Amino acid sequence: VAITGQVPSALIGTDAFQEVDTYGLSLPITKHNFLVRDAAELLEVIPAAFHLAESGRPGPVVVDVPKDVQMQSVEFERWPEPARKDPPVGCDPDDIARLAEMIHKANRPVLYIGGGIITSGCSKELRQLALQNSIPVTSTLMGLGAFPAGDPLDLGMLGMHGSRFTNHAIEEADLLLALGVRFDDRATGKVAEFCPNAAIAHIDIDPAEIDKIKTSALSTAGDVGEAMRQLIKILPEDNRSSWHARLDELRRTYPIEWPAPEQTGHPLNWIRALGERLEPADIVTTDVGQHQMWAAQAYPVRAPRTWLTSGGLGTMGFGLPAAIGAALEKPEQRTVCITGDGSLLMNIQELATLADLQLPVKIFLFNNGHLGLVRQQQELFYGRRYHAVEFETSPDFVTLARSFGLEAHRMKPADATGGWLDNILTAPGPCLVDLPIQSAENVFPMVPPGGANREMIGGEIHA
Ligand SMILES: Cc1ncc(C[n+]2csc(CCOP(=O)(O)OP(=O)(O)O)c2C)c(N)n1
Repeated sequence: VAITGQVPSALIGTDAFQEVDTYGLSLPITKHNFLVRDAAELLEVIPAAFHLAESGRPGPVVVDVPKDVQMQSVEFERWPEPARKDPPVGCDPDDIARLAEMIHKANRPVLYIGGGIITSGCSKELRQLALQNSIPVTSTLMGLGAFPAGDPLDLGMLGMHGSRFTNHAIEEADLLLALGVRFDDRATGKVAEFCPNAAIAHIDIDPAEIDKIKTSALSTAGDVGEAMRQLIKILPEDNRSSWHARLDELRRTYPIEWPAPEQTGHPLNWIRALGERLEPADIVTTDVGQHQMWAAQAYPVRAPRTWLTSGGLGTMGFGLPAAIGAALEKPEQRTVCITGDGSLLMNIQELATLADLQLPVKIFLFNNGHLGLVRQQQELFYGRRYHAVEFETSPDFVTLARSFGLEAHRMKPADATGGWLDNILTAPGPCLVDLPIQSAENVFPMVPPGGANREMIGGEIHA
């Protein structure tokens, strides 16, 4: 909930000094917004704003308050009741029974899960459902952590920068259980060819998502946690041995080939080095770009709400403020911000906030001197006609961070294996670490724009 200040009511619409139509401007990017005309309205508007923001599919709400309303006095007898979010809405029991039947009859089911599982707080139910019926799980970028990375049933991330194995595995599914997902193009690739052999069953709290991109054989709008709790009660156990034998075969055909450990400066090896040292409860935030995709591929997200990344909007500049927010909420946890030089510059002033608050945020800057993900697109799909992707002028980030009073280090590739990384991660307080990354390094494999997921190009993870 954002409470914003507006010019006095009488000046609204006159292009007054510093007037901007916050209501109009925020309309397409909020779940709801209010322009308050009288202080008495606040008694209803503020609880309503919190109720709306948290209920159903959560989303941001803006309350714009003109200056005169801010200065007004009101009399009232009682404070309003604090807002409570609506209880989770269950699904139609007949739908759940049909769904159980579909799962029971399927030979090659796959759970395709997303951020909805995390928002609904139902990772436990997901794990139980998957285990009970031996259903493998693939996740979107936003769903990472909802199902623990490394679990035998974990297929990893699907889609544009998922692994070859995952995208081929879901291609063979005969039932896709889409839970808390919205069939985003980064996950589906060419929609018409997404999971061509599968019947789709879709559960989401937001009815607008149902059948928006892909028509499902069975869909039900409701809380995905409630739906799973209902389903677990009636779904028989199954071990699905032939499906798992086939998945093992695919795993062998499309193995994930990590860069050799000697390639110490390779971004995936940096991410793996971090993954080996951080605890499951430590929080990782990312910015947007190649570093984000490398982190999604190689960082083992093992718990919900430990992976904070900007998915749907892909907003560069997200990583550092998100890390500060996370560390304020969980100061006992370590928070690591994986960022790029372009993204960090978008909100570089927040280094001052970090220095003020002295929070345990470690910033790992994957410094390739480029807007790397855009450079990669220009290389692969625009005939290497590079434009506006190389920083001609780059700050010295170590000096810059130190000028804010922060500890900062520049690492050499060989430092990934030494004790220095451990020292940085265990030291109290904030720190920035500048990691030199080869600018020619690309994120692979990759589904080319408009391509089907099976048409991935580039090497297996590492080209
Ligand atoms: C605010 C914003 N502007 C532009 C983009 C488009 N964009 C996506 S990735 C990217 C490059 C990111 O560069 P950097 O942060 O240095 O990360 P790298 O890809 O090099 O790891 C750009 C410009 C965006 N996502 N967000």
